[in-house]
Amino acid sequence: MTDGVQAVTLAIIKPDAFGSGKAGKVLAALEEAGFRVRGARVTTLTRAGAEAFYAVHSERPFFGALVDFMTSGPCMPLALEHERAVPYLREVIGATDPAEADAGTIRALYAESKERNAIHASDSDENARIELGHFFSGIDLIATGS
Ligand code: 3AN
Repeated sequence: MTDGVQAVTLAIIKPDAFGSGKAGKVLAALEEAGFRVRGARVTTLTRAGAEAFYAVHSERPFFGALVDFMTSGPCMPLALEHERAVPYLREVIGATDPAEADAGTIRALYAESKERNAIHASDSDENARIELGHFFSGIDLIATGS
């Protein structure tokens, strides 16, 4: 990409990585990969909040366990900017199951299991817009310029 147009996506450093003190390492890996941090929070999801966030998975057998895990402790939502924010972040975090994640990806480095997998990333521009809205309002996102 050479046009300089920036996009923003949502990442969440999940309760496993945050609770074991890996948030700094994950954030460093994201910055080293070229993302600019435009928003950051530390929060503990409510059950209703987690259920709403993961509503697309509500019929999946792991939904209850996923909500239990995501509400089990603090997490760190991040608004991350890059020219190819959504697809590039998916590349940088690696496959859902860390056993299948490419070497050097955040999940290969820091995830414990398919469920406790260190980090969430939006999977489309539309979902990024919706998911950013769960945690940030436009006024919270700092402008970084280009
Ligand atoms: P990703 O996080 O890579 O986008 P999704 O959207 O398929 O993966 O799943 C959302 C979250 O649900 C995952 N991050 C993971 O925590 C959990 N999850 C997905 N599949 C499973 C599974 N088979 N067993 C337990 N948890 C799962």
